[in-house]
Amino acid sequence: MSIPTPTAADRFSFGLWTVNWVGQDQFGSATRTPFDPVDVVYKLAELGAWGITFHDDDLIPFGSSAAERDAIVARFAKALAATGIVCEMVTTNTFSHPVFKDGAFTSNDRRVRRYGLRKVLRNVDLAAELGATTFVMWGGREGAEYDTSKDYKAALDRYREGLDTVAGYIKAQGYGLRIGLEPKPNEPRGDILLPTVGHALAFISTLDNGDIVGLNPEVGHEQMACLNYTAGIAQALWQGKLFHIDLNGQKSIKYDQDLVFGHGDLMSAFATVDLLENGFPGGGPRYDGPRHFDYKPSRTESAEGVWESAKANMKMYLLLKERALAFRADPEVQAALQASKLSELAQPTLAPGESLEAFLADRGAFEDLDVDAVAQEGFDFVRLNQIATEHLLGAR
Ligand code: GLT
Ligand code: MN
Ligand code: MN
Repeated sequence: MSIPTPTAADRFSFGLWTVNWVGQDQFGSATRTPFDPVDVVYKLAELGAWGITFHDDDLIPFGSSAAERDAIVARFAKALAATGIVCEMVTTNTFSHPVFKDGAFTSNDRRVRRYGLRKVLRNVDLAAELGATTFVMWGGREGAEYDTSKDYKAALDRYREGLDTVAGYIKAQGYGLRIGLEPKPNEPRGDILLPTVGHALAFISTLDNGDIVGLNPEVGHEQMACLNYTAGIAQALWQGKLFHIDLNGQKSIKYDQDLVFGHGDLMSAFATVDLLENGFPGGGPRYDGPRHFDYKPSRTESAEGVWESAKANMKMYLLLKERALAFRADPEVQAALQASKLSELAQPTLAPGESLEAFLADRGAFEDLDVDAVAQEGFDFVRLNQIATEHLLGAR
């Protein structure tokens, strides 16, 4: 099996903060120095990526003057134009500066909330200026270590107020942006508000401007909560809310590893790519957004190793895509899917036009059903999954 080469048509994008992570962690200082953002744009283009994303502070150092800011943005925009790299998403850093230690939109300190909201709105303007279509909001500091320290009702009210203000601003300005909320269960806060895809989806339904608010789920964040990423994005897709994705790798419930995509739970990554590339087996809404990587090149890697790890994300995706397409095209898989009754699940439980009275009168559905005989039948799910695994391993 040869290793496919990425092209712009694959729509791979990378956060500027990913390849520019210098390896500083809780226990040790930086092991690398960051690249010039303009060099990152050129390098990504050379590697076959299509897009780039960034936090305001990744590109424009916190505290820059207006003139410095303009010069930095102009230089960056020039690199985008020269390479064709698309700035598809922009996000705001409301977690690094000490002022955000108790969050931005949900800080107990109202001055911090007003400051955070201004920082975000200013960045919405920049996102629109650079032609981004998604504005991600990861509220890593919106949370608490101690339940006694937060009025959760008030915090959710303020979170809603902040998001409705940002979404209302986007609409009022006529910007072509949609907001992608990024759930995470914990880290850096002990507990983070909107910890999972499910919490975020429920929260969005309470917003006045929720029509332009959806999700940017990250593989590792769901897996840190012991949840199934593919099932999570599937529900977001089903609800028309999968606006963006953060692909990476995670090995079980522990700190946020941000490994290369597929270097964590490989079988789960296969299922994710299968859903993204092949859609639901019975049809339905499809994800057509960027394949965005949010990983951290391990602290052990050199500058060259950073680019090898960036390439690894794209290789893993393309290899998994090839395997997922082969899986779906295999006639034996079609037969196995039949045996597993997948298409029957797409059939409504009630017959077309069947009234509740008719259903209650259907003795075949209940009184006369040989429940024990039905219970004896198997679904052959293991065989189906074994074939999938054989495809994943390149054995078919
Ligand atoms: C931060 C976090 C990521 C988010 C980024 C967007 S910042 O690196 O760990 O998961 O996607 O704010
Ligand atoms: Mn992460
Ligand atoms: Mn992320």
